Amino acid sequence: MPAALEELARPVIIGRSSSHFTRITRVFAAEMRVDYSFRVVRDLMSTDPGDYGGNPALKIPSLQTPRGVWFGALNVCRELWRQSSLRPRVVWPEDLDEPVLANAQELVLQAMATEVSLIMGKLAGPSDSHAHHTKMRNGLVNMMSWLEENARSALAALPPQRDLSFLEVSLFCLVTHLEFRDVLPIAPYAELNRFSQQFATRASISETPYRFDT
Ligand SMILES: N[C@@H](CCC(=O)N[C@@H](CS)C(=O)NCC(=O)O)C(=O)O
Repeated sequence: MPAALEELARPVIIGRSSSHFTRITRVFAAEMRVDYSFRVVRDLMSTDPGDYGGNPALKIPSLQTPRGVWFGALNVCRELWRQSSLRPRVVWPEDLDEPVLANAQELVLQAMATEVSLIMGKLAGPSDSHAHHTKMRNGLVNMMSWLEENARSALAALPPQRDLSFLEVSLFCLVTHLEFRDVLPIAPYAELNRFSQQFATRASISETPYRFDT
């Protein structure tokens, strides 16, 4: 295939290198050995869906493919898995059939969403009410405490014969992002730190560091 056509056939991840939801998809792409191009969304305050790959929610990440655009981290990861010739054994959110596992996934995604609200609230200026801000921070701290208490049993309950799980990738991206964006000190969360240090030994993690796109 000519180089130009090959370039067109490569999926495009639309996101930012500083975004935790985007990093989930880049870790998946690396684990699935799927080659992709990366398109940076320069202005997260843009109200043009076109800047987000057509996502009407004005959110990243999206994945552009010849079949169409996929909105949101989970959809993107599933499509990367379908495009992978390796097809590793992935544990997806719907496979988490014990309360501690399903709740861990729920709280990881909710904590990520709360973090987005706190960061975007800061960017937007002082309009967000103080009471709402305080509630969001309390919720985030509560969720992190729950995750600290339950991470060990949740991770131990994952199917041992897996290659990867959406839960671990998202948990890793959450914990490390809290520190990267200075949202919450993570030093007090010994169990979550232990998990992150261990998970960080994967090549897919060193290939996808958080950084601010210039
Ligand atoms: N449901 C989406 C949420 C994605 C999301 O919140 N992304 C953040 C960046 S990490 C974003 O687009 N922030 C811009 C905004 O909220 O305006 C997903 O699962 O991917």
